[in-house]
Amino acid sequence: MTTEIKKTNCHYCGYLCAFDATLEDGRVTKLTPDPTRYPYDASVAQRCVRWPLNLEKLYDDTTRVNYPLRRKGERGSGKWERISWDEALDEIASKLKQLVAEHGPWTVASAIGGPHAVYWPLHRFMTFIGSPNNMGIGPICWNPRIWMDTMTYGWSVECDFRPGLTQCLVLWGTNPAESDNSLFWRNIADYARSGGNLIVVDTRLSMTAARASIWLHPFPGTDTVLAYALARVIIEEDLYDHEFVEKWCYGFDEFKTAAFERTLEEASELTKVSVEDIQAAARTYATNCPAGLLSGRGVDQIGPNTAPLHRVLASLRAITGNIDVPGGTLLNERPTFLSEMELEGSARLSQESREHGLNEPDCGIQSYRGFAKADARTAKLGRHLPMRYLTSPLPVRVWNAAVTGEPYKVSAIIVDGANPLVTYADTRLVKAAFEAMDLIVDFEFVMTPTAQMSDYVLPAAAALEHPAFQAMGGVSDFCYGGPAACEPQFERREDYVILRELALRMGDAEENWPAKNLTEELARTIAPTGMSWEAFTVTGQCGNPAHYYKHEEIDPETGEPRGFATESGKVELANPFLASMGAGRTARFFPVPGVHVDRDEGDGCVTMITGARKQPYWASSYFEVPSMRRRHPKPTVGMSAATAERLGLAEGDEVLISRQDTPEVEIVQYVHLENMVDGVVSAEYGWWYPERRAGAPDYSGCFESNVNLLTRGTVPMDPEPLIGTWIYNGIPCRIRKKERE
Ligand SMILES: Nc1nc2c(c(=O)[nH]1)N[C@H]1C(S)=C(S)[C@@H](COP(=O)(O)OP(=O)(O)OC[C@H]3O[C@@H](n4cnc5c(=O)[nH]c(N)nc54)[C@H](O)[C@@H]3O)O[C@H]1N2
Ligand SMILES: Nc1nc2c(c(=O)[nH]1)N[C@H]1C(S)=C(S)[C@@H](COP(=O)(O)OP(=O)(O)OC[C@H]3O[C@@H](n4cnc5c(=O)[nH]c(N)nc54)[C@H](O)[C@@H]3O)O[C@H]1N2
Ligand code: SF4
Ligand SMILES: [Mo]
Repeated sequence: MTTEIKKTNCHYCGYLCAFDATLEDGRVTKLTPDPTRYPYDASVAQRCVRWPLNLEKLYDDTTRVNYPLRRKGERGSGKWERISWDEALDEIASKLKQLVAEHGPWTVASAIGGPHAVYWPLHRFMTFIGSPNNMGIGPICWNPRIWMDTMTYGWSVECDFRPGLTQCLVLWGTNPAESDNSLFWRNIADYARSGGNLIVVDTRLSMTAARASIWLHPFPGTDTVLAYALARVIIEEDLYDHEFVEKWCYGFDEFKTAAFERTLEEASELTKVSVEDIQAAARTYATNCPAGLLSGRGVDQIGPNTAPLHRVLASLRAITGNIDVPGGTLLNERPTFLSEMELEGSARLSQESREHGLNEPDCGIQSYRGFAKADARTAKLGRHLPMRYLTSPLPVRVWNAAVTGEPYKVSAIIVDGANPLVTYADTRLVKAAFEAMDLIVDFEFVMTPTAQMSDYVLPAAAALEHPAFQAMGGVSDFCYGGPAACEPQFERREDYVILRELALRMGDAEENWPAKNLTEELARTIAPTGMSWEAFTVTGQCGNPAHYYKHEEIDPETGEPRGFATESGKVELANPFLASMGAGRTARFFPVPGVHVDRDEGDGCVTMITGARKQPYWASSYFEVPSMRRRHPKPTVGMSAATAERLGLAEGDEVLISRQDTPEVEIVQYVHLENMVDGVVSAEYGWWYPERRAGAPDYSGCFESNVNLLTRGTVPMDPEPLIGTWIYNGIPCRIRKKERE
């Protein structure tokens, strides 16, 4: 027997922990955490329940998709035939060509999901076809932060939390204790344990908030009001950084006026956070520098208030003098490896295709027109944001185009690393759109409800079978990862390889896909840094060490300080650029009807938030794994004891939840009492039941507990249509006990 040890990475969450794989006669038999490479932490490896999946799933011939499959019979029949790769790729290529010839390239859409797959191959494929419609969940995950930080500072930032240096940390709408099983969270937990100032802003007393020295618990979606209230205290009590504001901030007086629009009492009334707590948090944050401030998914999903909140958070960092200081906020550098723009081949997309993007012309910056203007701005520092994520159309527009044919027919979709039937808003609309399409192709590991509705399901290579690569969205000069431990098993293929072969079959030039597989492609990606792939696999990381105060560096060409890549060269607390894109010069709070105004609090009425992360699942993934289901067998809806009492409910009760505007659509979850704002409930997302019958009409129980039956895309557009974020947090619902039959 030959035994070999190979470096590799886990891929069962976006964190990509480093492991050593033991191979016996070429078969992976053991994994051991690798302390020599980033990212490694003994406690992470010890506590994570997912990494044993690497071995279970690698050789799994029951729950994994292992061969190309073609639908047999009606769509959703649940019947499949195994076909060869050549048959699958030839047929898909010819159908795509036919649909493009009939309706134009924009008829093909794509759908991506959370941060697990490498998505640029799909985007490069879409560029080649000439389709502007790369759909994604970016507008409710990540894009709002990238966009608003860039609009305010000229580029994106990172929370520079450093144990021993950071004096205060604010976590806003993020719960790393459960969502981020990483060293980052372990460091925060240690910091909090040793008495560090930790301010957590969360509607629920999350596991993170439970460690906080100050917990602010806003009513869903009122965060902009709360952030302005903090700014008001900081300015009123003269706790702001005068020097930084005078030298490096534009529009302070306008920002001040906006912050003073409401009294603290009015803010307290709206947010349900006490004046004392607002004051305590503001004082702690402003007087303990350096201070980090990180926001998360909870506040990426508050619809019209998402972009405004992120503008105010960006301003808070600035007025407290925490920009580009060690231990506070790091202003990112552009990548020295190939950028997302280059990898996506975005420049190849024609003007005509861009004009057909479904977000044109009315979606502020999250559109090709908006992107071009924003890009001209960052280009001043030689920087380009990743185009394809930040122009992805609102899913609701893609689904509507499929159903109605307006403004044109979307007839085909390629799904890569996503499960839209469960994770995208408005499940019934997603289903109707799928039903109306002529071609659905899904690259998958398992037969998700989306795969079950597809025409072709192609077996994607997963962890250990392909190299791992995390480039932080391509907006910073840091990437990490490592090699595959073995070749893809069965007939699985890397997403990159599938898309390359499809593109070549459809007539794309080989020079656009110079690498034959993902390993070669990643080697090409990091080559500009001078690092070889072999060297990268030893250290597991690439990029340059962080440096600070970059705005003060003297530009040798002009002899002036470098400043910020904005119109004024300063941090823009009032923003003329956003004003030119249809927003206010300063951020405003937009009350949502039924939530912030005219809220019904009678007869089972509540405000719902969704998707608070929990272990062991990841979005809609791992529900087919028996050990996970035993750990967490039922979907739960959290609420305070007072709310439960008002509703006549108790722990464990089976309940039906509906939207107030569509009472006929109900989902089933189970009551769980937790400490959170009264009148609010927190429903789990991602639920389907893989053990139930596949195919129509129920698609493995996808319409039973799936909370996205109760969410909707953004129609009509937000009052300030900058990104077009929709609402997952803050939905007027009704909840009632399910009567036993
Ligand atoms: N109501 C509500 N809805 C939400 C959210 C919420 O909080 N509330 N959160 C939203 C957010 S932030 C996100 S990111 C999305 C997540 O939504 P999705 O990304 O759609 O959800 P996942 O379950 O992670 O689906 C990923 C699928 O891709 C497959 N997969 C994983 N890696 C790869 C790969 O490398 N290649 C291929 N081909 N397939 C792969 C997995 O088997 C899985 O079925 O959900 C969004 N939806
Ligand atoms: N276990 C697990 N880990 C995951 C994932 C998973 O599905 N499972 N998904 C991954 C993905 S795709 C993402 S994007 C990240 C997300 O990771 P995080 O950004 O940390 O998101 P959450 O852990 O959901 O924490 C968001 C918090 O916001 C709170 N919240 C909800 N509404 C509001 C509001 O209106 N205001 C405020 N202030 N707070 C609110 C919720 O109570 C919740 O505790 O996690 C990743 N990690
Ligand atoms: S934290 Fe994520 S990457 Fe690390 S071992 Fe667990 S599932 Fe794998
Ligand atoms: Mo996400």
